[in-house]
Amino acid sequence: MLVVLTGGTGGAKLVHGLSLEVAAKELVIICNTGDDFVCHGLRVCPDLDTITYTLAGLGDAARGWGIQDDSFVALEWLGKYGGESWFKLGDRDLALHITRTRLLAEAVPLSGITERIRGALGVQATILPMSDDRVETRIVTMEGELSFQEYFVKRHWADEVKKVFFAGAERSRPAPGVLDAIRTAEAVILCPSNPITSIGPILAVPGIREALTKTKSPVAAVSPIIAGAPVSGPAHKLMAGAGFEVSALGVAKAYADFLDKIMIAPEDRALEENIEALGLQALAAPIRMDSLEDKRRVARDVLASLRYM
Ligand code: FO1
Repeated sequence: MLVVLTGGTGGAKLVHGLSLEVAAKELVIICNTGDDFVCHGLRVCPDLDTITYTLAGLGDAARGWGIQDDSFVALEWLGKYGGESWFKLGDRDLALHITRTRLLAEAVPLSGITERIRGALGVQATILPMSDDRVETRIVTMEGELSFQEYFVKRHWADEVKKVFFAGAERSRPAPGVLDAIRTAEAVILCPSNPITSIGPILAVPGIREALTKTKSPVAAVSPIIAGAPVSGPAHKLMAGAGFEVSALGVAKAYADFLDKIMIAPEDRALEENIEALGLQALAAPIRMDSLEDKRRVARDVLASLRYM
């Protein structure tokens, strides 16, 4: 069994590649839910949905979120009634948020809902939310405190980040299956996701970080930072705001207590020595994933590093 921790669009790219290199039944994907929020009264779980749509072959690869060829008629009409339209919920995508919101109101836990949606869309891999409890990523800026989606989508990550915290994390419990999957995995992969707001919330759920430290399986990460800049999104601003150096070395330091290996870009070879001084192995290889072939190649490289074939 291969356990993958992911969040965001960078994570979905590697998950896509892995899904084409490993039997679906062997894949257990643990997903960030810190980005979740309520929009038009509906519970939206962007990272869970991006992974589900990607594995169902429905994802919009160019945008990195939502369903390909979706329309936005309902959003336009919501706008006519005074609703906010900065978060682009597509018509087909809305059906999932309506279903999830209904099931939550019927007291079905998020993990159970995710399982139903997975089955309905014919996805074979296991997709687990990090927790059934609400954990909310909050971004503290000069203008005050924002939800992740307000910071990221509404305000185009323009604000200076003073602090990031995960409201509700201390009281949260890992979703059923999460700790067992990490304990019994043959290998664990951390996707090239934002270490602060995509992987950070997963690690903040009590017990998950400890399970990663204790697992006997090798744990590898793929760096989301190349030559001091993020492959996409605001990872540089969030890492700097959280006090981490913006580099593959900074990523390695964020995970050093449980990581065995990190894949870094050839441009970052100069960091190898400092990374290895942390007690982990640095593997330099091309890690940008622009095409489907790139995603498959990075997947194969990280699997080979873990001797997971
Ligand atoms: N990202 C955007 O940049 N703009 C959007 O309007 C937007 C809408 C959206 C709708 C559903 C969904 O599942 C994801 C959506 N995303 C959008 C992506 C999302 O904000 C981010 O990818 C993640 O939260 C980052 O992890």
